[in-house]
Amino acid sequence: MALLFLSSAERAAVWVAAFEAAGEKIIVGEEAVTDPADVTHLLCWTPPKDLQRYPNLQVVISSGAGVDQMPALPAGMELVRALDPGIEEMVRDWVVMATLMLHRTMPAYLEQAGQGQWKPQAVSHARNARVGIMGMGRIGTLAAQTLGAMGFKVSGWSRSGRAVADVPVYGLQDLDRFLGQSDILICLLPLTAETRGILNATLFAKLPEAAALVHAGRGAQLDMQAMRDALDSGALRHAMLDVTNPEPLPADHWAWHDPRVIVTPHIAAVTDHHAGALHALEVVRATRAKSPLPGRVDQNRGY
Ligand code: NDP
Ligand code: OXD
Repeated sequence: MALLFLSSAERAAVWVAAFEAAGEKIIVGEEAVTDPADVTHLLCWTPPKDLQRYPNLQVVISSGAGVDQMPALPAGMELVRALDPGIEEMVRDWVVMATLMLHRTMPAYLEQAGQGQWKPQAVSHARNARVGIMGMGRIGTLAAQTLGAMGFKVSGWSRSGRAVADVPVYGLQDLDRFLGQSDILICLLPLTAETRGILNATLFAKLPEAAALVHAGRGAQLDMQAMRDALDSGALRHAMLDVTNPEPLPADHWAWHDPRVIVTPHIAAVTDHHAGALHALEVVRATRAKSPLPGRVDQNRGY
């Protein structure tokens, strides 16, 4: 069994050390493959086109937590996403920061600061703010627990509506009810055929008036023009985005220059190379033991 590593040189050094320490085989770069039959696992952001070159390839591991960039894999090949509690905590931290910034009207203060304006805005307790989280997976659940502990009234929405301790979770058919009580809407959904473009005019119209948007899922879930219209109409008050549509956001894009919107360049989380390597080692061992693969993606659902 060998893992073929197709990612950055900086990441390679850490992975090689971890694999060698664990006595597992790793090959860095396709040019280093002497026998393609050795390759059973592949680490990449997107795979090379000719996967049939590797007759024993069983598992493709995404170097990111999201897998929306992956093409359809040959039948029978498993797909695994990067699993790292550190990534989840970092995204949670960004979401908590964004929620607090919007709850405490920071976009207005940043605009006032540019004009040297000392002007208090209305202040409200966290317990008065209803926070709705779209996507109650690993990250959404962590964010819900932290925001709940801070006093926010948190609810969630997910495909299954699966219960999460202390957080009311709505299912697919209750989307409108969920939206109608989300003063601050947080999107932590994976990008799939169902969630592409989900943050659109129809959805914004269902939020309470002057709601705020926090988006850290994927840019293609957001209709940026619909968001601008919602800001103009007052349906939305402010937005904070870590992911944008398109990405990277061009320098002359209106969202950079609109004081109602704060953009960060997809930095909510950065991958910890060592944690990534340890997860891949777990995947290799689980494959050998024929046990469930940690981070396995249901390729029919797309996440
Ligand atoms: P998970 O797979 O653990 O959770 C996904 C959640 O979304 C689940 O609750 C799932 O529902 C729900 N969901 C999926 N499809 C739908 C749908 N059509 N309608 C309603 N709910 C749906 O993912 P993570 O929490 O680990 O990550 C979420 C996303 O965050 C990633 O896919 C990635 O796009 C993004 N991300 C962004 C980062 C950044 O730096 N900005 C960093 C890392 C991730 P159910 O529970 O029923 O299955
Ligand atoms: C990821 C991300 O998917 O950083 O890992 O968005």
